[in-house]
Amino acid sequence: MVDLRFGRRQFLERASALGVMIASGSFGASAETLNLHLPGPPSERPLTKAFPQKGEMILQRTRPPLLETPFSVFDKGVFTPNDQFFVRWHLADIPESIDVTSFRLSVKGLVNQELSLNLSEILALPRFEIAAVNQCSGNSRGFFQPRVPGGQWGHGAMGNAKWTGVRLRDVLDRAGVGAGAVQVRFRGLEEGVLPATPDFMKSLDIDHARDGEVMIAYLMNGEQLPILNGFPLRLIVPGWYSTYWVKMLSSIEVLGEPDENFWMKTAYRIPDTPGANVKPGEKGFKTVPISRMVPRSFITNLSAGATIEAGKPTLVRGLAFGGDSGVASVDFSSDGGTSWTPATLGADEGQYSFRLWQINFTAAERGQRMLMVRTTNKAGLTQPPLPTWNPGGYMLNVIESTPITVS
Ligand SMILES: Nc1nc2c(c(=O)[nH]1)N[C@H]1C(S)=C(S)[C@@H](COP(=O)(O)O)O[C@H]1N2
Ligand SMILES: [Mo]
Repeated sequence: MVDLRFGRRQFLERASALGVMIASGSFGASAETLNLHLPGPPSERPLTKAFPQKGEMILQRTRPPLLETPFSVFDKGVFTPNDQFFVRWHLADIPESIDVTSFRLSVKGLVNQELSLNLSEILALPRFEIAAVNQCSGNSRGFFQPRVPGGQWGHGAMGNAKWTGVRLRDVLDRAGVGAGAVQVRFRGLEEGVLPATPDFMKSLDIDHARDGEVMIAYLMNGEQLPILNGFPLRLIVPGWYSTYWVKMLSSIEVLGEPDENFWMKTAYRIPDTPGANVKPGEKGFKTVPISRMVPRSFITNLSAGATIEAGKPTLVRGLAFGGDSGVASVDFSSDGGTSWTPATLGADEGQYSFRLWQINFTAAERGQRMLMVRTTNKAGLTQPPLPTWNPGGYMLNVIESTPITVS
């Protein structure tokens, strides 16, 4: 049995530590830095251990917090530890404390009966669990060439967790979705500092919201969510970019019209083209809200510039994910993409999870080598050999290349 630890005192203690830090701006980045190997400067980022419930993180921005997972964490296992899971908030006024006894999740709008559920009522609903990758739409944006505005993330604005909670469908069914429902809108507890800042709200089509996989999580890898990852409740939208995974979820509103709020109509839109790809500078293309993720894969145990021994087998390993469908295969190349060999896949944790892969590779001759890894998902979608580009810096999934030396 997992310990839910919705203990009021313990939580308020942690939250008030966050409040003090937000107020003073004293997040104390350490002197240590990490190089993200971005194409343009600055490529170095400070590391920090100063955020509540977080271990060592890359400090991208202090307020609102933008914390990236150091890439070495991904080599440690298929699930990303909560204390090194990335963090991204749009608005700076994040609650400093959440009183778990008075917290309520409201279900309103086009429903037969409005609900105001406390945490015990949510915990009493049938339990649902799924492993799923949470990836920011702008993960890897720092690699875009030409550069685009926005958080200059390396590859660490992603993470994989086992999420436990309740199906959104079960909550909606309790309220009873009214005839004419089109979308469901989600909002969290935080606010903008300026009253004019539009509240962060995202919406899903009603059928998607009721698909039995979209869920409200109260546990992440078997523990309560860290406050910065959305304690006490967050939405999980398996296979979709995490802009929809609303944290500190406090309101669910069934809409009879498509949501036209800023975060749907203006922000997080991609070109309506294959791979969301346009030419830099191109104008006048149609856009659609970002949605499903695309396949990606990475080598996690060798980084650019690594040296391996000639004539000796080297284990190369990493992770892959299929986006909105499972990983069908992972292929490895040690000659810059001329020839490809299937890698061995690790345990299947479900179609939305990271999947580990590995391969033994022996380089006969000394010299420079370009290692590459490519995944194909079960829908037949594979990673492109050339980077895609769009002005939002979204959805990068080019085949990654790792130059190494054989000596
Ligand atoms: N309430 C709330 N939920 C949110 C956001 C936010 O700003 N506020 N940002 C979204 C975006 S864009 C991302 S990338 C993910 C980040 O999730 P994480 O901080 O748990 O890694 O949260 C999503 N959910
Ligand atoms: Mo994001």
